[in-house]
Amino acid sequence: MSESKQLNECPDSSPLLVGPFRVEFSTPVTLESVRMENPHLQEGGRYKPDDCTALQKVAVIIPFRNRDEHLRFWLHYLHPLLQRQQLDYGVYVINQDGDSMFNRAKLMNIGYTEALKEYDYDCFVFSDVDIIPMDDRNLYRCFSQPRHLSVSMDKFGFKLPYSQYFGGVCSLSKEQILKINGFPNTYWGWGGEDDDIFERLYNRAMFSSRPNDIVGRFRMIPHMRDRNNNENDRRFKRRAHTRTLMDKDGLNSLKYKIVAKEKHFLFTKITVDVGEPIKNTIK
Ligand SMILES: [Mn+2]
Repeated sequence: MSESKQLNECPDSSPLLVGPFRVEFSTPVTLESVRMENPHLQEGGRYKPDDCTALQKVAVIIPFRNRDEHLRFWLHYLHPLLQRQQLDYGVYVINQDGDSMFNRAKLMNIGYTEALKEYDYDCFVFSDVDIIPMDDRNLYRCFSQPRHLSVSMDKFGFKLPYSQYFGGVCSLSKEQILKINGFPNTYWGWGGEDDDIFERLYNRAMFSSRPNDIVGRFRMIPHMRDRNNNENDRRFKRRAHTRTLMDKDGLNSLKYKIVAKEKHFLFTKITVDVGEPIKNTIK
């Protein structure tokens, strides 16, 4: 297609959507099979529709460590879905190097920062690697309010576990992220960072928009708790300080080192050194 040709904007509701679809994890998939299924992708897991101009430029950020099998399922289900949603998108796997405690929210900050160095993204979807949507009407894009997408997970009996829940999959525009200084860098191990983000939104007079619990259905790939992702038992104390700490703990205090950046056909993988928790910063 010639570059000079003016494309129309894609419609608000894509004609390619199929609604609910089957999600199962019993048949393993390979990167090669996913690649064959997605011939229109560009290096690094990039795509844009060739017959219309996408409404949003979306970076999908996946905090990651040692979950290659889950990532293959994620790519198998999500690449076709994101293309049916007619998005201009890229997939960024942010891989925490080493064995220190996992730091999901810091990896989200890094994904936001690194994706913006590559392209003028205006929307960021943050997804756990093991959470797969069951309905493509659940749009992986941004809304006038930050959005929580994974509202109805099989793991929780297809209900929200609690009303402020913001974990799993969420989307925020660039402006919405900047308003809350990104995400906390100081939650090491499992839990609490998602509640901190919800609290940040509340403190900036934003709320979480959500799809309904039919469109918002997800399956989680069953697994054991990872090594070095122990429950963060300081999370409740830490969160009581969100209101005062959010202005100094976030994008403006983000420090990390890039260890490797690899362009796979299906995703861009950025391996990062996020450092180690500082002991007893908050008592
Ligand atoms: Mn999980």
